[in-house]
Amino acid sequence: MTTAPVMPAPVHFSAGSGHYALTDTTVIHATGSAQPVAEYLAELLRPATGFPLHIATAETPGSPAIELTIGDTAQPNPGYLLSITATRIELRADDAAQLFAGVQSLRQLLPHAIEHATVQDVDWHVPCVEISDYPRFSYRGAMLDVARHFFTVATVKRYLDRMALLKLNVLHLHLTDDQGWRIHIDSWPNLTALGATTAVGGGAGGFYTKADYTEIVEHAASRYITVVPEIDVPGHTNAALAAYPELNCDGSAPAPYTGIEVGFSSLCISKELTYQFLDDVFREISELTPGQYLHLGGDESLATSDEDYLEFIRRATAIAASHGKTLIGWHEMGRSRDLPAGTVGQYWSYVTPRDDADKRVASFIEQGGRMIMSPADAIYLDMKYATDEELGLEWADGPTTLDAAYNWDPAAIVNGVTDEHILGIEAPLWTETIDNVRDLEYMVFPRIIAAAEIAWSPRSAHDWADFTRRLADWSPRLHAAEITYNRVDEVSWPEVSQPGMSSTP
Ligand code: TNX
Repeated sequence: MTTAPVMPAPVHFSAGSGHYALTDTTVIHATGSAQPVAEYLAELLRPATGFPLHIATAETPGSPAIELTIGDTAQPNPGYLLSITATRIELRADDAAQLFAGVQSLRQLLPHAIEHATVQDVDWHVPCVEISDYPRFSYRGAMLDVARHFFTVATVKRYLDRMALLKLNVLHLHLTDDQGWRIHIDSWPNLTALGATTAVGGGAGGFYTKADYTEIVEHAASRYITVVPEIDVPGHTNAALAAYPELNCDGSAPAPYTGIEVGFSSLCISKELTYQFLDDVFREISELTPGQYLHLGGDESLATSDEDYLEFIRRATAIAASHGKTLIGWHEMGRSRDLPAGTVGQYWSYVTPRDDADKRVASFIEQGGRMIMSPADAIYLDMKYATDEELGLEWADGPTTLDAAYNWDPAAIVNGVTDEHILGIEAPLWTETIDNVRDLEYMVFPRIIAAAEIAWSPRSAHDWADFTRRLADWSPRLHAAEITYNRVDEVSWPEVSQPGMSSTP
């Protein structure tokens, strides 16, 4: 073993000899804020091992143990240290979130059968290794578009569990668009009563009640994942405009929209009611969201004049900021010079910037903000893998291969915009062509693993040949976890060993 069988690749890894054997007498030691992570670890390991894995606060000298502690790891960023010897597993992290990240590495060092939901007859050996590790970026996101097609709470929770495995720590929910409004707002009930009943292609739609949304937020928190809600304005608002015609300048309701064109709708910029609406929506969504961020969209407002757009962004961002959140906007929002200090930009142009996207980035940074990098030709998980694939779109310069998803550097996109200006990266999954969990996972895996490695691992750890080798070795884990993935021909995948578990839709 020369490289760690861990995704994303850790900063430092060295293999020892021998192994630690997990048995039915292994105890997990943890105190204080390490305890919830110990509970999570035990719950992760119990189904496949069948071991009790008791959690103890006091140590029993000499007994086989997994020791979880929180304390200074003396690394450049908060991270974790994992030491596995024949008699002990020690995991130490700067905080609970990093302890949780370290648990994901430990999980991946166990036989892949650990991912099964039922007891497996396997020797639970963990190779002796030393890992010291910390993330390159603090914001490691995935976005799910629940507006074009709606996804249930159960599907979102499953996605959160997949994200946790890869040390991704932000779920951005694209909650509103032309084709549907997916979050209940008490003060504007028709947003969901009418605006949630549509979806791309004429499907049934759906929405989250406040209790549903809270269930998602709480499940995310139990995986140390922050939920970022997006209310996309002033464009992408046909569903809201159909539900409340008074938000239109001419007061008439547009027809519900189930196509996939963008850029035709706009809230009425000149009506005061628009700002009352925004204040209510931003207040209610902020109250439901414990995380720091609120995403205002602001993209593709092609039906809004420049003058109106700037006036709208100035007012809308001030209202949103008054509810105590740090704002995020797609990079078009950088056209405004009136952003609340620290507003974060999300870049969705190409690996080589086009259409003044680099100027928009500079504007966010000049106004005290940082960037989330989501170059569409590298990290848009809704792009087709290849032209002959059924699922996905192709507008971002054609298909996005795994190679394209892996071989880019967020710090090499806009001149002068380096790690210090970059909050992190995010892999969006737009869902115009995706309406079920199987297709969702097929589009996401394996490209999201590439995204996770860009978000977490240092540039020096990037190595395409090594990545594809590790991925091939890792694929039995995908099968054991029942994750659908695309067996792209860039990887020499091993034979599928589990009958009945096909890997393509
Ligand atoms: C562009 S990139 C969009 C979305 C579409 C997506 C499809 C951006 C901020 N907006 O409205 O769903 O392309 O790939």
